This record gives sequence, structure tokens and C-alpha cells, in this order.
Amino acid sequence: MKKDTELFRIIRKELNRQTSGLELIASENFVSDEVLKAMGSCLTNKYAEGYPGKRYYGGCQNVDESEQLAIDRAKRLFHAEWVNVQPHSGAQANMAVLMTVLKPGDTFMGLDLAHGGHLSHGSPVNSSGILYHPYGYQVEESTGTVNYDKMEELALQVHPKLIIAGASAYSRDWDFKRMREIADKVGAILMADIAHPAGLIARGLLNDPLPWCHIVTTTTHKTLRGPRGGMIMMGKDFPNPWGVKTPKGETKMVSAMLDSSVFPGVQGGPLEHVIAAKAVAFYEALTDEYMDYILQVKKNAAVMAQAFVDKGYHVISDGTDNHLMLIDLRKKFPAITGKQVENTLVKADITVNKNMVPFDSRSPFQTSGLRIGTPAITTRGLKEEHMGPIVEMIDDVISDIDNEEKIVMVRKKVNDMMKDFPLFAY
Ligand code: DSN
Repeated sequence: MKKDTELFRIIRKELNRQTSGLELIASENFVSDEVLKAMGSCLTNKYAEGYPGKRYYGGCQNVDESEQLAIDRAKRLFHAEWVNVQPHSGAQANMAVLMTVLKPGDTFMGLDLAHGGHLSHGSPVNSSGILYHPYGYQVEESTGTVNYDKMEELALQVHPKLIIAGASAYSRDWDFKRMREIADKVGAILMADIAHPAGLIARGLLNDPLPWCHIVTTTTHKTLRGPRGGMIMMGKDFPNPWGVKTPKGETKMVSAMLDSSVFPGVQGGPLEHVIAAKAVAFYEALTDEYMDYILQVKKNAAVMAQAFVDKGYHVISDGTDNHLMLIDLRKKFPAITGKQVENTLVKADITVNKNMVPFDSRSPFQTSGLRIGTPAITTRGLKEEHMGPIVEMIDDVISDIDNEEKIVMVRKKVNDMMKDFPLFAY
């Protein structure tokens, strides 16, 4: 067969972009060679609808083993009693949970998208906002942090069936214990979406939601540094409170309902090659090397946030507890949008994403903010001493945003810097 040179040329270009640039998108990372190998393996050839030991296809004996290994390792990593590793993405994991605990039209609460929440926590353009009735809780303008008293007030007012903790652009830790008190007060299920800080939570660097939240979802590709995908967990399984029975007339456990919501509820055949890569990532996340890595992610973020503050930027909530920070450009550069900065930094081989900031005066297409994270550059090996120079380069570009010569100069500096930090052995 003729080789597809056209496609592989594009992949080589992307590898070159990833290798020579500074990757500061908070939700991205670089997987290990072994994660990549598992993802590119023959397991992609296998259909395996169902779950280990209960499949709708023959020949599943090996993928049963690899899926079970992924489940067992995830349980060990997060101290979970039950795990489903099949969700193709975090949004699909969330969709399966909502389908399990809500009926169409039911009310739930999540962090407002414009305040750092996620599309699948109730955006009107996502199934969570189309099928159900979301109310967004917000952060305080003065502190940039969630006000749990106001969350409680809202819960008492709207009586949600579900409350979601977690965010895509929130740099502070969550008080899951307090949220469980609120949920219990109104009879709601509490779910945490830890897609962003999962790696920090797994290794004890942030509050653990599993003892407090009924259900926890995550992605596996952000701080966890695995393949692109999702997962659902429970610290402890429990009989469903909605009276749903098994065919034998027993009360169904929530685990069984969640399994059915993932497959056949929202997905068909699982991606067994990706599930195998999840197993590799969980193995890696349990190692001492990963512990050093994730500690460094957190240290780098704290130092970088301080460097932005020192340069006169407004960092929302004045810092970070995790791997990311949200910068409101309006204090230092009131006339410059997040979109302009994102586009200009790309020309300097620095990748960030524009982001709404709480109480933003601009639209989501323009934005007044930037979201910046350290998981990917920490995988490359960058340490605290590199954070100041990175902020310096970003500030140089923004301060003189139309100066093409300056952009070229910064790009050269970035490329020179990254030559010293090879990616894994790709
Ligand atoms: N798109 C992801 C992020 O960048 O945070 C969330 O799904």
C-alpha cells in the first residue's frame, strides 16, 4: 500500500511545534513514551462493548485484563472503591453522571462558566444546560474565590438535586466538606469534577473529594499526564436513593447505574487502546518520580503567579494553590484583549489560552484574561528559576504587542531555551 506521507508530514510539524515552543495551556501535558505506545497499540482493533467479564463480543480476554488493570490501579491511586475507566472524555463522564442522578428538567448547581466553570456544568449550549435546569454559583469579585455561604443560600433557594464542585479555570482549593454539608442540607448529590487538579489530588497536594463527594469525575490527560480521556469514581458505592430496582427487585447500587449510563447510555464500544494507556498513566502516577513531578508543577505555578504579580498583573485570587493561574489583563493593559495576547504569543512560540475572568467586561471571543498552567513545561523539566524569565518574555511581547521584531527575538529565546529540555524519547 502507498504510504500516507501527507498526514505524517503534518504530525512531524506538530511534533516540531510541541518540541520547540513553551506549552502553557493549563489543561495540556506531554505523555510518556509508554503511554503513547499503549495508545498506538493493536488494542485499537478490538471491539469490547460491555465491561470486563461481561462483554458483547468474543476474544475480549486480553482487553478484560488491561481494563481491569486500569480500574485496579485507578482505585489504588485515588483510594476509590469503584471506578469506571471507559468515558471517552471528561464531558462524557459528566454527561453519564447527570443522566444517572437527574431527570430531564431537574435542577442542579455548578460554578458559572464565566467564573471558571466548565461547559458540561450547565452551559446553555451543552447537554447539561439543554436537558437540565442549571443554576451557576459564582466567585466573589473582591477575592476571586468561591463564597460557600452564598452557595448555601442559592442551594436553599433553588433546591438542586445535584451540586457540582470543580472548575476549568479556578486556582484555589475546594472545601468539599463544606459542600457536602450544603448538599446534605438540601438533599442533593454532590459531585466533584477534578479534571484539572486530579494529579495533585491523587498525590495528596490538595483536598481529597473522595471522602466527601458521592461521585467524582476526572479527565486523565491534564495533570494526570495520561491519554486523552475520562473516568468516574466513587469513594464508596451506595444504594441509589431514587428507588431504581434491579430485575430481581433489589435496590440498584449507584455503581451499576453509572456503568449503564456510560455504556450503553452515552457511549458504545470502549477505546481499549486508550484504557490501556490510562493503566500506564496510573502506574506512572503512583511512582516517586511522578511525586517529584507534581510537587514541581505546584511550585512552578506558585513562583510564576508571583512573578506576574511582581510585574504588575492582577492574578485572580492573588495567587494559586494548584497548577494554574488566571490573569486579568485589565489592570496592566486595559486596552489589550486575551484574544490579541493569545494570537501574538503563538507567533513567539508561547502557547496560552485566552479566558474569561470573573465579572469580565468582554465577550468569550475576546476576553480580558489569560489562563496559564505549568503541567506541560514541568514535564519538559523546567524549574522555579525558569518561571521569572518566562514571565519576562510574555511581558515583553504584551508590552510591545505590535512589534514584530520583538516577537521574533522572543521566539528565538524560547526556541533556544527549549533545546535544553527534550521531550520524552519520541
Ligand atoms: N477544555 C478543557 C480545558 O482546557 O480546561 C476543559 O475541558
